[in-house]
Amino acid sequence: MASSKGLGRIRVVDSHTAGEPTRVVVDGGPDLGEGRLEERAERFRREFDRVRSAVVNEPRGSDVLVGALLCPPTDRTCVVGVIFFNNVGTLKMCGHGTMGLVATLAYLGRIGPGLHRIETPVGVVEAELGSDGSVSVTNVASYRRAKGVRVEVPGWGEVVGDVAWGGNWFYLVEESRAIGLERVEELTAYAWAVRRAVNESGFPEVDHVELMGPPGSAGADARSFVLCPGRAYDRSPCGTGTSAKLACLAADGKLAEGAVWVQESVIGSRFEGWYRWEGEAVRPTIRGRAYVNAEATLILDPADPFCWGIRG
Ligand code: PYC
Repeated sequence: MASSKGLGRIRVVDSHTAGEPTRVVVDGGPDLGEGRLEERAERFRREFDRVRSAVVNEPRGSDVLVGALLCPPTDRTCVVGVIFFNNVGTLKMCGHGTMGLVATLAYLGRIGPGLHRIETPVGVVEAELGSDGSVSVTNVASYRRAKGVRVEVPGWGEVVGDVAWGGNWFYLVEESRAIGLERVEELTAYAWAVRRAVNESGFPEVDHVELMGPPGSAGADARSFVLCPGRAYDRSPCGTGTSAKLACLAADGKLAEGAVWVQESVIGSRFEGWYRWEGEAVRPTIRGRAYVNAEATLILDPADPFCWGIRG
């Protein structure tokens, strides 16, 4: 990572998926050694947290940015291993980030259209790159853990929602009012308060809150607002969040196996999703598209007081 002048250099490729950015570290990232990806993610958290912050936080990045560190896979059927991270830590999985990663690998000429297996700390996902540039991610098995969980949210009243796993943990709440950018401040404050209340009522694992409202345009089934662990909202419909939603719809018998669900994000971008049953869980597939929009070398100058990012 460090050059002869003492400067660190990290090469990245940036993309966005339905408006949500991903920064893939393609060279110069930390060597996490051998072992299961879960263990390497733990090493990244323990020993290289400042590298995480340097890559995604201001002044080089922003709270919205999701980073992706490429790692050699332990499963040789996988094209790559990946550890996703954001402004406050690592993510277990990331749907929009997987689409960004696939678009990046294609941009670099490392993969072409077809099916690619990708190892994440929570299991192998499959991504199919279409000749039209779309990416269909078949995610880890997803399921609802608890239905109709009631929490008292100080200042907001009682809220009822479901707790579900879609590669990250979600608390999903039905909203009757329209979800849109004009309400982002209010939705952020509300979802943050909901998350705290849910965490305190026996679900400390929940790190994303997903508010589901009526669709904003023809052809969509619902519009979501997803608040991520670092208090940034997802500009995309959230791949793991859409997976959690599909698990709830399947459990309620509201969406048939193989039927397509169109989920809009708060900015109006879309993912399509469908599922197949796998025992008690579902295996969701989420389709979207990512666009590469920058290539850069990050310079880490030890003399820079904010070399490792501005950390909250
Ligand atoms: O697409 O799964 C997703 C995601 C998680 C956090 C931000 N995006």
